[in-house]
Amino acid sequence: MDPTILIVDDSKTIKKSLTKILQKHNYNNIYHSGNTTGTFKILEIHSINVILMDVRLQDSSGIELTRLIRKIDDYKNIPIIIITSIKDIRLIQEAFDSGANDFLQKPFYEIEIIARIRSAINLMKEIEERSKREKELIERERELISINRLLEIANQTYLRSNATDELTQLTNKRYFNEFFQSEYERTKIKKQPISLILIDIDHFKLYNDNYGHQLGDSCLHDVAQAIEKSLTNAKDIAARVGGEEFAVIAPDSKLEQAYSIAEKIRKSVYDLQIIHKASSTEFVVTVSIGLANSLDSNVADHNELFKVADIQLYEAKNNGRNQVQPSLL
Ligand code: GH3
Ligand code: MG
Ligand code: MG
Repeated sequence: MDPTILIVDDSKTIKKSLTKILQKHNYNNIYHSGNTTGTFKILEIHSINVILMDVRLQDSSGIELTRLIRKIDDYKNIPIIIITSIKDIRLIQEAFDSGANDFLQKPFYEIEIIARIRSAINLMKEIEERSKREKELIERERELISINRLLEIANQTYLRSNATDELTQLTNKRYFNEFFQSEYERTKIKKQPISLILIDIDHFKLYNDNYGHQLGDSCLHDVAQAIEKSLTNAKDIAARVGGEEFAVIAPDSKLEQAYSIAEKIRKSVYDLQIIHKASSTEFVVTVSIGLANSLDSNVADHNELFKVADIQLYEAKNNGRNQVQPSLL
């Protein structure tokens, strides 16, 4: 688009001669104003690329008017060339202080004003392009930040939902296996103990048969929460490893410590006092617990440690349920 030029000058002769010069050089979008109000009206309606500003105006001075224009954000970057016949170095200083970009002394050569206008237009284009690019960059950065945030949230939610058993809100079997193996290997290298506690609800099939699947689910949920609440060490992790089977991994715990965690779990499940009339063990829901510790068992890997704990769980069942095996009492 052709550049638009605003001539602010109250002398008709000057306006005419400037217009003639500009048109000769193919600048045809020219507006005129002789005062402050007129100038702002034009700026409001038209997008102006260069202002040629006289110093003496009807109601103000070109310097004062430049100052006012610069105060408005939208007009901050419009190049203003002050043109005057006054020969006073202080005036030139004032003109630049007010925010003018250039200063032209009258009388001037035609070539001089055209060259100044051309470079002012180029400068404005550059400034506008740069600020557009900056805006785009900021916008892009903002977009990236919010996309990253969304991805992070989605990732966390995904990881959490992938690792959590929906019914009990404990860690699920898949994540348990990964965690158990890595903790087993870590503690083995460090020559530290690791304990595994396996918990199985007693006569749970009968519970389901008597009270229905829904109450069965609610019982599983409550037992799981009782297990979770029994853990005080932040490193210990409770998981659901089967239908009505749970496990606790207690890294850095010896058999005695694991036993006391297991006892706490057994008691807290019993204390829930979930009525289970069909149980031949107690009239409430109970659990049997098997224990194994890496330092006490001669095992090759985490799978073997799991088997040892499972054998102990079987022992607990055989010995009458609602108990922890091996019993350290
Ligand atoms: P034991 O004392 O020997 O452990 O007997 P049990 O009845 O608890 O053991 P069994 O393995 O015979 O039965 C487990 C039952 O757990 C069978 C199944 O219906 C129930 N069960 C497994 N998963 C779920 C579940 O997600 N929800 C409900 N409500 N029941 C489940
Ligand atoms: Mg079972
Ligand atoms: Mg059971």
